[in-house]
Parts: sequence; structure tokens; C-alpha cells
Amino acid sequence: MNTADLPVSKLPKDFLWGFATASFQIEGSTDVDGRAKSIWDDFSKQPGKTQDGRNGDIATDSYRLWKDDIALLVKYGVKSYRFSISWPRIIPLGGRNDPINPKGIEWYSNFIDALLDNGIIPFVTLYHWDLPQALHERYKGWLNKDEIVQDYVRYARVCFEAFGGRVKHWLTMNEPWCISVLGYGRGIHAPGRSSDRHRSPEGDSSTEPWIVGHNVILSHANAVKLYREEFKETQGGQIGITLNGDWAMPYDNSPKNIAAAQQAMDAALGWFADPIYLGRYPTFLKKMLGDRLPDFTPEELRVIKGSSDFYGMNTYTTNLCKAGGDDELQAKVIYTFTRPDGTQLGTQAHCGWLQDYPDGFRALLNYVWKRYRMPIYVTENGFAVKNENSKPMKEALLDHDRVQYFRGTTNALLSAVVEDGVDIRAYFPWSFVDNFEWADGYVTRFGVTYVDYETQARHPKESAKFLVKVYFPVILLCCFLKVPLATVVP
Ligand code: PNW
Repeated sequence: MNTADLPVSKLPKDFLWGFATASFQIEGSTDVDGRAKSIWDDFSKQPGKTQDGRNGDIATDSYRLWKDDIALLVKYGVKSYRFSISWPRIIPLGGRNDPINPKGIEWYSNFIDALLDNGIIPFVTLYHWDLPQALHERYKGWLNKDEIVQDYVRYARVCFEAFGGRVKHWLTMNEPWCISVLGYGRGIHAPGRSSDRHRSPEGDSSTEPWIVGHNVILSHANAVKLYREEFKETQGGQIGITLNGDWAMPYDNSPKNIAAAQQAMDAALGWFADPIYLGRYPTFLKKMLGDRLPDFTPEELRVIKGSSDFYGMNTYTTNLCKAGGDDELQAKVIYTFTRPDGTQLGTQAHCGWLQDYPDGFRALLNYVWKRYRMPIYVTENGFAVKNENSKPMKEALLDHDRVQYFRGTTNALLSAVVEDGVDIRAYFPWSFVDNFEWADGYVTRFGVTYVDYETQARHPKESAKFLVKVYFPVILLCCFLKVPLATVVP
């Protein structure tokens, strides 16, 4: 196609870019300034729950080293920074009648001020998996609808009151699918519940993930309702949710595999996006689960439908989908990276679930745009280089596979905007620094910045240089000059 024929779109001049992190993965200092335990403190200290047996006690020490972190963000020239607030620092015991911790508020307040002083826009996640342990012990946390919705909404209120004058971009939840399926289905994330008796002494993978997902949606929607009713007018921010979802591609052209790929989309992404943007659970999910999928009352649905100002997207890979199998947590679909001709979809990452396939990212952006018609904020996207952790630092800094990954995904993003007309407003690679990668411990590194865990020194990798020197300036230029990207992207 001739460039002149392209339906050329432009990036909005307020397009946001920067890097993403989460509290428990970077902060450390888990027992200072009044913080109480989260479910991840407890879970990661049980034997065999993390690959290297390590936990988040120190992580990348960002609670202490925050000034250094901000200096590095400034050096990278980011426009925005996505981080999360730790619920157990703000309300250590978590509940709506439990005391607020002024030290916790003060820390985030200083952090936000310092970002703003440096011209960096804070993009804040309220819940990135560190539920106060007390709530899990008191009433089983996310499983208890009557309690958790009210406690979460009160936590959100405290944050809006304390930070909403300065924070204009809120995410209620990070990845409800991971919270539900990994935490209460597979049991590989906190609180580690599943039907697998080797993993967990309790839990029921056939019901709990769907109950948890349901309660996460309700908590999200009620926090948004609160924001819109009591804060939006004076604070003027935007609020939404971020969902994980990878592109599901049919293994081949057979009707059953084409159907399988759609099932996979419905069960992972549609599970949350359909109620929030369209006002109903996907038909496939209802059919597969029957009464095990809780119903929303009409009144609840009124709160849920339209409860996100944008589509927050976390995405990493593409799965080839084949009909078959009986794993409900995977929509009874078999995932593979091996094509029918035996070749691999893309470069393998350190974690088994991730291969590099940029065309899938572009397809996903188009799918979400067509189906939900919401502006898209890409709030996570990244790659873990194979065996990076076993390499000497000097070699690890030359993260060629991660550079390739970002070259592919950033071009896919630009093509989606320029050629396909998708409305994309933000891009946050995961992650700013190597960090505590949940069940993988510190074995899997996702950072564009290398962290030497002996000294906590930070060293930019080639991928940071690529994004900072090549990609971000191109975006800046396009936004500034208001020219179509096609004219400047190599
Ligand atoms: C996301 N999976 O988690 C999280 O939002 C981050 O905290 C995390 O560090 C990042 O992606 C990299 O893993 C995921 O098994 C964890 O498919 C696991 C999966 C997907 C996302």
C-alpha cells in the first residue's frame, strides 16, 4: 500500500509513556513505618512457593532508594511512571474500621510530589496483589463479597482523599484474571488456594476463581462509582481497570480451532471486559460454568457497565489455540507455541508462557478497539530474556532479545495507531527495574534496568537505551509536531 493511501492517524499530544512497577515487587522494607503483612509476604515465605525460595523483604529496596529511582526515571526522560500503592502500608489491617497509617500516606505523598516536581505524571494502581493478610485471615479476602467490596472501597476513598489532588490517572485493579486464576485456581500465586492437595490444604478451583473474579469486578466498579460521585468533579482525573489478556490465535484454519481461539478470548479477557464495557458475562463462560458463575443483580450491573474510562491493557504474548482438553481455567483450550509445521511462533522467553510475536499484539489492539471502542492504555508489555539471571552482568546488559521484542511491539503499536486507526493513549513497558517476579522469585528478570541484588545498583540495559533513545523521542516528536507517525518511524 502506498503511504499516501493510508488512513493516517496521529498520536494524541498527551500520549503517555514511561515504565511500570508494582509495590510488592520493588519496595522491600516490609516491616517499617507501620506496614503490616500482605498475602504475598505470607505466601512467599512458605516452603516451595517461589522458585528460588526468596521473598519480597528487600526486593529492589525501592522504599529506601526512591530518590535514586526517580533520578533514573528523569534520566530516562519518561513522561509518566506507573506504580502501585501498597494497601497494607495505608491501612495495615485493611478493613473499613481499621486505622489509617499516616506514615504510609506520607511516603506515597512525598513520592508523588517528587515525581511531579520532576515533571513525571503519576499513573497509580490501587491494587497490585498485596492484599492485607489480616483480611484474608479475618474473612477469606476476595472470597467474601459482603466484606471485601466495602473494605476495598474504603481503601480507595482514603487514597482519593490523600492523593487525588495530585493523581489524575487511577487504575483500580491490576489483572483480575491473575488474581482469580493464579491465586484461587492454580494456587501458584498468593493466597495459594486450589483443589490440588499437593499445593494447598484447602480451596476449590472449580468455584473460587469465578467468585473472586466476580468480587473483584464489584469492588472495582464501586470504587469507580465513589470516584465519579465524590471526587471526579473536583479532582478531574480518569479512572479505570487494567486487564491482562494475550492474543489467542487459531492453531490452523479448522472451524473448531477458530472457535477455540474465540473461547480463549472470552474466558480470559471477556470474563472481565464484557461485564465492564458491555454489561454482561460472555455466553461461552456462562455455558461452561452454569451456576458456578455468580450472577450480577440488575442494580449491580448498572454500576458495573461503563465503569472504566478507558481500556487498560497488559499483554505479553500470543497463544496458538487448539480445541480440546478439560481445563476450565483455560476455557478447555490447548495452548501451544508450536505451529502445525513444527516451527515456533517466536523467540522463547525465560518463562514458559511467553514468546515474542508482535503481530499478535497488533491483532489484539485491533480486537479490543473493535469490540469495546474504548481508548486503550497499554499499561504493561515486556519480555524476560532466557537465562539472563545466570549471565554475568556485563552480558545481561546486552539484552538483545528484549530489544528485538520492544522493536516489534512498539512498531506494532505504531502501526495499529497509524494504519489501523486504533485509539491508543499510553504505553508502559514492564518493567522499570528487575524485580521480585512473584512465583519466579528473582530468577526471571523483566527490567529494562539491571539490578545487582548484592549492591542494589541499577544499570540500564540495551533495551532501556532503545526505548529511551529511539522509541520515546519518536513519540515525543510526533506528539509535538502533530505529524503522523508514518513520516518519522524508520
Ligand atoms: C503480570 N501468566 O503478571 C503482572 O502484572 C506483573 O506484576 C508481572 O511482573 C508481569 O506480568 C510479568 O509476569 C503476570 O502466567 C504473571 O500468564 C503471570 C502471567 C501473566 C502475567
